[in-house]
Amino acid sequence: GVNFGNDNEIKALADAIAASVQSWKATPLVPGATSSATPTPVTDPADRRRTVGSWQAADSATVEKALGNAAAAQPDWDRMPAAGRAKILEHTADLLETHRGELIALCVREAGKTIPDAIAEVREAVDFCRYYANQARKLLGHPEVLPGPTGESNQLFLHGRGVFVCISPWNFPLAIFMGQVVAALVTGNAVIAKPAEQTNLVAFRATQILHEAGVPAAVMQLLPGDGATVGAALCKDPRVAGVAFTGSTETARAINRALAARDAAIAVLIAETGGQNALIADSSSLPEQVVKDAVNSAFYSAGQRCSCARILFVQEDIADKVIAMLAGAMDELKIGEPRLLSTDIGPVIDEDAKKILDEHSARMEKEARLIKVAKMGEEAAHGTFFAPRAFEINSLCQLKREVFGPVLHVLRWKAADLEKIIDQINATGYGLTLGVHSRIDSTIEKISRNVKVGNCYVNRNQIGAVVGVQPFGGEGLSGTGPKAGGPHYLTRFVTERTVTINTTAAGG
Ligand code: TXE
Repeated sequence: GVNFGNDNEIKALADAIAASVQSWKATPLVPGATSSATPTPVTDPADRRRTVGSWQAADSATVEKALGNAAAAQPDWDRMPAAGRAKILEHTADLLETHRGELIALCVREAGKTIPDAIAEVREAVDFCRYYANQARKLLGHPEVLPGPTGESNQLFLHGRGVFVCISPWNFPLAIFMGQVVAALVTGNAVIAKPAEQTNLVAFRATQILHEAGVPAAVMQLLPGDGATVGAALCKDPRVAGVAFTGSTETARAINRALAARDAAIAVLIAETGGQNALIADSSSLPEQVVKDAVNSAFYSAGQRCSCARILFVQEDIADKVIAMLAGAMDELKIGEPRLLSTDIGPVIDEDAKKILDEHSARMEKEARLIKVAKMGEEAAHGTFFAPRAFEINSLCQLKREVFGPVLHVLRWKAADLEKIIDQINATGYGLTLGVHSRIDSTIEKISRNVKVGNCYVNRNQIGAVVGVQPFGGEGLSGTGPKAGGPHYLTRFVTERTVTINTTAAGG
């Protein structure tokens, strides 16, 4: 982790964000191309009357130029020793720290992040740079010498695959964007990044910082644009060797289909998608702790993390107590202006997200029992806010699709039903995170060994994936792996080549 200074620095930062009237601009970053598209204004999710800046989409000529540039530039970048690329990415980490004030302000203003969440974004981006730089030195620094018969030398070399497309979501506009891009770059690929429509400004500044650190402009290009046009055009192109994607499961499937339909080499797809995450609390657990962790995981960051707890299974003996305490804890939440340090929860990303949540909530009000809707501050009137809420439901079947916002669904369970719950969770098909609260070792073991998820958290907050500590990612409908921020992530960005030399031959 990185230290971002003391409370005074954070207070000064909050004041600076409030006073800031800077208008940012994002355009495609493609050498030799200028897009003719009309810029789209960006407004602040916390107050739609506030303009943050504008972004310009890549037109089709710019997309074509970017693909040509990347294919031409990649071999030289791949030939550079891994240590050289690692150094550039470590310099990127330093520059991210230097520019942290601006990046934090951008995450707050463009994505509606609270200040602590925005600080965490920069930290995670910095960690990704340093961790992958280190991993690349270990993995690609020297060819691996393999055993073989006398008179023969065998070596295994790792190379970048070629042109890698990185398609990122809006919910971690800096951290996920940088995680994908840095992994692809440090392993010797040329990157074309297509960030989420909602957060082009953060991606634009991050790309400028990568260039400032020494990544050549043709090796790291940025293509703002719609998924359905720019994203789809990239995934159709035969020059693309791989795609790193984070977003919805449906989009991952669409990308997979597009890649498979090409008359070209088979491309790799690294997909990190959604979740339908459960938290199981048994009657031996501590209600205070369960409620604290459930509130934190389900509602903070406006529930817009793929790791968030969405379903709380609470054993019947403590259910009334936990539900009452949950309602009480929800009264304490401060929802509103993310620029204020006193705010716990900011807006959701946009009108579309709010509409989906409103519709889900309306259906739940009919089909389930409302436990609580948190109160919102008056300043929420002009933003895309959605108040955190909790429902008691009877069956997991009531949740049709991934709910991506601050909604928690509570279910009571009986001791005899533990296996059924485990089966139900596995039957969702998702496999991202799981929370367990229990003081019985055998219960913890039974749950954590039988629920198929990528990340399981026991008796603690069910979020938080520290780079190198909790490598993050799921299975099934939640993604392909390997885990981001883990020791195997870089392995899917490379291709392996062996060279066998007959050392007894003349001159050998
Ligand atoms: O995701 P999309 P959206 C889930 C969450 C959310 C839902 C929709 O449930 O409500 O997805 O969010 C690009 N070819 N998560 O619409 O559409 C798109 O431009 C190529 C979970 O934002 O998957 C963006 O850059 N690219 C999640 C990226 O894909 C395409 C985080 C993600 O957009 C494309 C975000 C196409 N055909 C949403 N269509 C998580 N796992 O954390 C879209 N894109």
